[in-house]
Amino acid sequence: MSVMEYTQEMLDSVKKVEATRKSRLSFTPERMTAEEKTEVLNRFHPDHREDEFVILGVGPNKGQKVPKELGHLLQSNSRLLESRIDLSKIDFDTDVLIIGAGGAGASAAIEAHRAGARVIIATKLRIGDANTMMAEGGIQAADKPNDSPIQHYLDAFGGGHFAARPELLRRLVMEAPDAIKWLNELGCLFDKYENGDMVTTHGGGTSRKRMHACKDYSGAEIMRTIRDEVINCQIPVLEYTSAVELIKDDKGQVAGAVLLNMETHDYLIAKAKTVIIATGGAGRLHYQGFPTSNHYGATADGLVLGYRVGVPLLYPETLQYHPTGAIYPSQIRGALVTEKVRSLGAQLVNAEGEAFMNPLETRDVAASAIIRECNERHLGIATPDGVGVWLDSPMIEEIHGEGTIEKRIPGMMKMYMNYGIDMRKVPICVYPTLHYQNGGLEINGEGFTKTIPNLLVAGEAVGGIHGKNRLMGNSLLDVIVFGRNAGKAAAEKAKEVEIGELTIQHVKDYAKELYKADIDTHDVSPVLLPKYARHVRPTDKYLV
Ligand code: MEZ
Repeated sequence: MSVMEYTQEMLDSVKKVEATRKSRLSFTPERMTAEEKTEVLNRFHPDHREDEFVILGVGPNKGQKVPKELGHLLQSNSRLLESRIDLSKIDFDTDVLIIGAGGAGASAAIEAHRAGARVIIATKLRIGDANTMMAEGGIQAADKPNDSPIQHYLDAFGGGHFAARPELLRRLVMEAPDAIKWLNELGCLFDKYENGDMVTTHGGGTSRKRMHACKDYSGAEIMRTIRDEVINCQIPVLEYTSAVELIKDDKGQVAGAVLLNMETHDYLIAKAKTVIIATGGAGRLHYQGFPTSNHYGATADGLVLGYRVGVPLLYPETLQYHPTGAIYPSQIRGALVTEKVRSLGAQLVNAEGEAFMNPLETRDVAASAIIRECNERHLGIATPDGVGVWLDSPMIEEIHGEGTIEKRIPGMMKMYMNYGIDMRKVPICVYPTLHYQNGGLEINGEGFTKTIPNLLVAGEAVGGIHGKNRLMGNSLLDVIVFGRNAGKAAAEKAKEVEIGELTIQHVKDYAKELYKADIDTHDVSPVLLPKYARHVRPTDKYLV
């Protein structure tokens, strides 16, 4: 494909964008007022489409609404209901079992290992196959003289609609500078000036430049760094081994997990004094049919495991649709176009060449404004793969000089160049993509669930750190901060835990609850891999 394959209609619209670019360089639309934001969110944000949600009939959040696709999984059967599991045959016995090997799982493992605990990581794909790897634009931390964690707190608290749990958000911002230091000392290649100071930029909703980045592959570089450290520490990692159910003991504590070897299809018993759920997000459930920027394994497994054992969910009804997912060409539909493109000055522009919003609105507001531009104002750009708006990337070179795109966002440039689109010269077409699960399992400030002793959660599977909308760069931060803390806390706790008799009685109890609520399901959860996985993996035995 070359840019000549932008349709004639698209090319005509590009001309309009070019015609207004000069005047737009000295004009940025005002940020919306609070009333304007509320209106656009209520009318256009996908979280407000009532018919896309169901009310849960069982479990700790009974009576509350969740997205249909998640509700289905939470109200499906355990795959162990029909299986004979011998809990006396222990395959692994450890102090800390970590489920998931993304940023949170790996950080937790490093700290638990350093604290002297025996640690095992179980992950359904490979270490680092996670949303952490896919994050691009950066990681926030208030470590510059004109900034402070308090300022960071205020930005994130407002951006999350004042719904973040203060004890969690406080930890996030207070421990952010140390998280950057930790990563830097581990060898993470942050962008720096010649004098060694870190380069920082704005993100949507930030009042200070506090986004630290490794060009536009920050998550990949962070994941590389901590994955290497896990390997250096010789922490055992069970790859292609998913957790399908938590195990409790007769005292009601968590006591391990039933694992599934995804190659041999054998069940394995991992007994553990403490368990950390670090399974990440849910983009591959494709809520409301949206494409996603998430990695292949993001199927809400941890939420299912935690919920079935009795851990409440916080804000499961709030999802983040990243405003700028690629909409064209189809090969990259849903792929992330980092917010850094907007941080560097690219405006969101409609088919007529008008900048219709400030590029640094928070994500929920920006996504809603794009949907309004396309669906109500009918000023979107029709592409062969769907309607979108322009992200006027050539503005970046006009503002910061030639070569900036290649230097600061080389990954983006390469992604589009693969399809003959030179984003230095022509705008790119974007539409919201399913990016992040704001809600998740409820924890206390130490990372422990409030209902199941010795069970911790870290990373995207946690609810409440960001409230009902997350700011850019606070997720890479939370996987490090809450991952590290969970690892330390789990190792410490394991010193005093005495495990009783193992049981998975909760699986049967949950099935009874479903029956009593008249919920007739023939499906099983967690699903482990997305539905379309059957086309690319030889076995579909475990797919729903
Ligand atoms: O925090 C994120 O989600 C992130 C850094 C995404 C991006 O736009 O690059």
